[in-house]
Amino acid sequence: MSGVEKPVIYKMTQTMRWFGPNDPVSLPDILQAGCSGIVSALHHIPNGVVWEIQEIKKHQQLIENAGLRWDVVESLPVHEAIKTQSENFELYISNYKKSLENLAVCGITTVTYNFMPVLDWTRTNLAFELPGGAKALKFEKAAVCAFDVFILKRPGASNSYTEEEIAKGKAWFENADDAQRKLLQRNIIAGLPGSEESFTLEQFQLALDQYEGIDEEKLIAHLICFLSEIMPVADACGIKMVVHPDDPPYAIFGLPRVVSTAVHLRKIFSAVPSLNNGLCFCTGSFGVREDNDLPGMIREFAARINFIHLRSTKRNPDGDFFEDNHLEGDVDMYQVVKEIFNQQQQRRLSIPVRPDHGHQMLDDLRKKTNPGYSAIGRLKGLAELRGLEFGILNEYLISNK
Ligand code: DNO
Repeated sequence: MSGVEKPVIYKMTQTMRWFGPNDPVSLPDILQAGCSGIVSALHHIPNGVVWEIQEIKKHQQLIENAGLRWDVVESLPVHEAIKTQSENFELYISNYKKSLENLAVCGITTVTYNFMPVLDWTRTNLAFELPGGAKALKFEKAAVCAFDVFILKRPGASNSYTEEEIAKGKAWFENADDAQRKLLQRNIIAGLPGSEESFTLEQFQLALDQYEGIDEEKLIAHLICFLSEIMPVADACGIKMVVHPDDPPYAIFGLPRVVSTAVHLRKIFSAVPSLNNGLCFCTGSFGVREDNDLPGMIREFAARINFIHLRSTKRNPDGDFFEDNHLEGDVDMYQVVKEIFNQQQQRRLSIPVRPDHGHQMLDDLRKKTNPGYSAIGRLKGLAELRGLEFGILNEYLISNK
């Protein structure tokens, strides 16, 4: 016996999101991709209703029968009434606590949520063609303005845009035919995969109206109130809460955003210091802003990062962006993965990571897929990220010899 212990190396826990039995990407597909973990939710339970132990176990059993583990909940949705602090919000908070306790009983202890008003993630084009014909998701500001000012006709909408932006929005609207306008509307408000809500035009305006008088300061106060309520329960049952950043990370449709920057995160974490008050570090969301220093944010908030989404976007000077290849675009994925690798060694744990989104490509172009969540594009993203981690790990081993 040599007596020299080999250092334990902590690698990312590879996971993929699974939308449940109707997901065209099956659990065995995910196992074949090399994952050990699943990120999932009880999508059939209406927002605000308690997740009962029996329902959680049923879903968990499906995952375990396939040889996988349900590592992360994404998402346990936060009801709109909690975000606006309107009627019955205390009841929704108490239901939320009960769901957390029930998840803990089943041994599922990482829970993702977001605090984006009305809409979850937003894109304007779900089939932006890349050279070669693969398709990516895109967010175009002129299209958002066209929808807001000329289709929805939100009262006061023009105050949210500069004159130049309105001119571009008008041009978008005038150049589009009826079918293109309808498609834009559907892309924005009918709900992307995993979204908690889906709206008609009238419902959408009504939902926006609930935020009258709620600015950034008020919304962050509501988030802090929610966290002050639920964190003692999370602490007691060993749940790590991880907030998903705003996507995109700035105000849209006149709605405030409170999880877009390091400044926001400092406020949220200093108000509710429990380390279980944590973060889902989504590089695709934070990375849309040039002023977000991703490796710096990973270092600063390392103790609270308990779930990671890896993808990259490419922005243009207008603020539009599309989802680029995982190792290209504006995110410095080498620095990001290196930082994550280092933090895992320091914390002596593996963090669940999923390749966030992927292009619709190859055979998937002929299939009906969930936008962003096709099998081949995500498999490609995961394989590249795994390779990057492998290189970083070997670099580390060589320099620590
Ligand atoms: C989009 C996802 C989001 C995310 C939620 C978390 O692809 O990253 O829908 O799941 O915002 O609450």
